[in-house]
Amino acid sequence: MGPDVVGPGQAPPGPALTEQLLRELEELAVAAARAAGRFIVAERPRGLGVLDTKSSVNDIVTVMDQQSEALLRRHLLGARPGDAILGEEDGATDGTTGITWVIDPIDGTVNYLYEIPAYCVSVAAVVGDAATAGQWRPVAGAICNPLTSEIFHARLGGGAYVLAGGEDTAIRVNPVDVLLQTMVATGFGYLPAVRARQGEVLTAILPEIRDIRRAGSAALDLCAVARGMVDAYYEAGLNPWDLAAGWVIATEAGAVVSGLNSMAPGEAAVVAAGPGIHGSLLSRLEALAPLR
Ligand code: LIP
Repeated sequence: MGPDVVGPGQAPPGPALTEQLLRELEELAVAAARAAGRFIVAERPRGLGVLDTKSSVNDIVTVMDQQSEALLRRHLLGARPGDAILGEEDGATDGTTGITWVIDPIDGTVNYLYEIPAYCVSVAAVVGDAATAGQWRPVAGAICNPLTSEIFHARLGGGAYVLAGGEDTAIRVNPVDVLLQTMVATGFGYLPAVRARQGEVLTAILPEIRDIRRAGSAALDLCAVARGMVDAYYEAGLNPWDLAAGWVIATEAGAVVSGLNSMAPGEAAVVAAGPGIHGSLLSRLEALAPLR
């Protein structure tokens, strides 16, 4: 691992991560994710359509992605005006505190368009350079699934929880240690060539695992690993906003979250699983690389 790459468990330079600061960031992430989650359900216009596309015709944006991001920015900067933000829709805005909010206003946008009940709002506070792979690390985060009224949340060293119906319940990964009995979640990108390669990797690994689940939201997939609803998750081609909050929540639930070849999780690859199975899944994926 090069001297300048931030490995799993290391925090890049930034503010002193006191317990008080981490609690403040976690509580703000929960409140912001809850507000945007309520908004995208309550204010969804009838006949919602595609407003624009990004990397391909299938990489869509709706007006609610933009409005949810605007709401998150107002909420976060209203509470902490000096922080930076990196958002899926409006990009990066600088700050002075060393804390950057990495936000996905609707993760699972295609599900949202089709009204498939698997989308969420993801909000993470990170330290380091969030725009550069391997140079940042989440320190607190929250993921709100507005349809199940669940908010997954965590801060460094504080454990992972799901808040539902006023109850805050600790969550842990599954202790699985046999690949053939491992339920794996994964996802596919928006570019045909990337999907073709991801399909080849899936075909190779499918006979070696219990089964595959494709929910359509990286953030919800990482929460599923954290609460033991699946045993493992891997995907290539993700952006920081797809994985930031899920990374700290899964880690605090006992998962190992990494990239390939000792790299930090990032666009090249994310592999998240309990310590009993992470190594076997990782070495299979490293042997099958590139994953996209
Ligand atoms: C989605 C991810 C999902 C991936 C999709 C897309 P979006 O994010 O959550 O895991 O498979 O290709 O990247 O575009 O809904 O924010």
